[in-house]
Amino acid sequence: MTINISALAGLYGSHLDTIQARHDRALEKAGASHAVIFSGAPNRVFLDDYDYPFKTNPHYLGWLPLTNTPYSYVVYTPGKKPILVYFQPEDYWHKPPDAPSGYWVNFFDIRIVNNVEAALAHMPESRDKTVLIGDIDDDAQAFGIERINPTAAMNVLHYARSVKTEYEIECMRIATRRAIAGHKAAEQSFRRGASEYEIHMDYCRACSHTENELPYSNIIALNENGAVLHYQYQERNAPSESKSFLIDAGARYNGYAADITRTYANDDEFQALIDAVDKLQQKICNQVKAGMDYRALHLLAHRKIGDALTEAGITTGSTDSLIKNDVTSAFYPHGLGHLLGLQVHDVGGFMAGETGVTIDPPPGHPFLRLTRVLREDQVLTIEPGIYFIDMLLNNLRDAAGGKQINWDVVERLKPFGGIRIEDNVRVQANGAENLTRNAWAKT
Ligand SMILES: [Mn+2]
Repeated sequence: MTINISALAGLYGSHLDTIQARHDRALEKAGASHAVIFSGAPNRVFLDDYDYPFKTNPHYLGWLPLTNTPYSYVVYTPGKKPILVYFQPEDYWHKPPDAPSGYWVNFFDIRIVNNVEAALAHMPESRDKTVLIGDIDDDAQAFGIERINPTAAMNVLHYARSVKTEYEIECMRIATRRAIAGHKAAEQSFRRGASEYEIHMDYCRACSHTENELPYSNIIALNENGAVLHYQYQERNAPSESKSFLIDAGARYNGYAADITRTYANDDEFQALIDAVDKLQQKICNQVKAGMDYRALHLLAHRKIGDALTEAGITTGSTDSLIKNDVTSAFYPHGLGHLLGLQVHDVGGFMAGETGVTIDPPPGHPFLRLTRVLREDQVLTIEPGIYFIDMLLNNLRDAAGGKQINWDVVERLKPFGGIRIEDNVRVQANGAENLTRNAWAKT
C-alpha cells in the first residue's frame, strides 16, 4: 500500500494550528497558562518484569504521529512554538525510539532527554499555572504539576475533538484502506473454509498489523458465534460447515482508527437478509448530514430493521408494534454507532457543549453511544444489525412481541448467528463522505 506522505505533510501545519487553538481555549477555560501533554507510561504485569502493550494517550497523538514514544511530553504555551520533550533512553534491553524525523519535526522545539528525571528542566516554571493531560500513575511523572486532567479543560478538548481536521481525515482514509485490505483477505479465507484463527492471522498479515497494533480486538465470528456482539475468541478448528461469517475489524494509521464490519454467507435465505441490512444501512448513511440528530438516525434504524424483519418473514404486524413490543430491540440490541478517531469509541459522544452538559440516549435505548446533533467533519460509524440471540428472544416468548415472531424461521436462521454492516462516514454540510465504501471500490 502506497501512502502519499507529502500530501499528509502539506495538511499537518494547519492541523497543528487547530490543535493549538483548541488548547488555547481549554487553557482559558481552566484559567491556566501552559499545557503539558504526557504520552504515557507502560503498565507492568503484576509480579513480573515485562509490560502490557503500550497504548499512547490520545491527546498526545492529536499533536504528533508518534505511537510508540512513552515518557515523552508536549509542553505548550500559547503563542510559542511547542516543545517536545522526547524520551530516548540509553537502553540495551529494548530498542529506544529513533531520532526524531518526519514532516512534524520543524513544528516543534525538540529536547531529547535520556532519563525520565531530565524532563524536569523543560517543564513550565509556574507549575500552578500549568495543566497536565495524561494518564499519570506516579508522582514522578507529574513534576509537581497538581492540576491533572482538569474537567474545564478536558471538556473543551473532548467536545472539539469530534470534528476532524483535513489531516486527520486523510489519516483515517489511509487506516480505512489498510483495514479493507484485511477485510478482503479475510473474506477469501472464509470462502476456502478457514478457521476463525486462520482468518484472523490472514487479516493481520494483509493489513500489516501485529495484534497489538489493531485499534481493537478483531471480532472474527463463524456461524452462530456471529450472534455474540463482542465475540472474543478465535476457534482453532474450522467448523464442519462455514455457513456465515461476521467480521468487525479495523486498522490504524498515525493512531487514527478505521472500524469496519461486514457479514458473508453461503446460503441464499441468509444472504438475502444480509443484502437487506446492507441496503438499509446505506439508506441511513445517506441521511447523514450536518444538523441531523444522531438519536433520530438510531430510531430510524429501528424502523428499517422492523421493516426488514417482516419483509424476510421473521416477524409479523406493523413496524410500530414491533418497536413498541421491543421486538426490534431484541433483534437489534445495540446503538447505531459512535464517534471515531484516535479512539475507536472516541470521547464526547454525549456532549451537548464544551461545558460538560450531556444528552441522554432516547428512553429504551441505553446502549446508544452518540446522542449529538451532527456537525460538519465529524467522523462516525453507522452499524445496524440483526442477530438471533436466544437470551433476548426468549424474553419475548410470553410477551406480546413473542406472538409477532415466526419462531420456526428464527430456528432456521439461528445457526447463521447475526449480521452487522458498518461503515465510517464523514459528516458534510449537505450529506456525507462514506470513507469505507469509497475506499472499498478502489482497493
Ligand atoms: Mn464500531
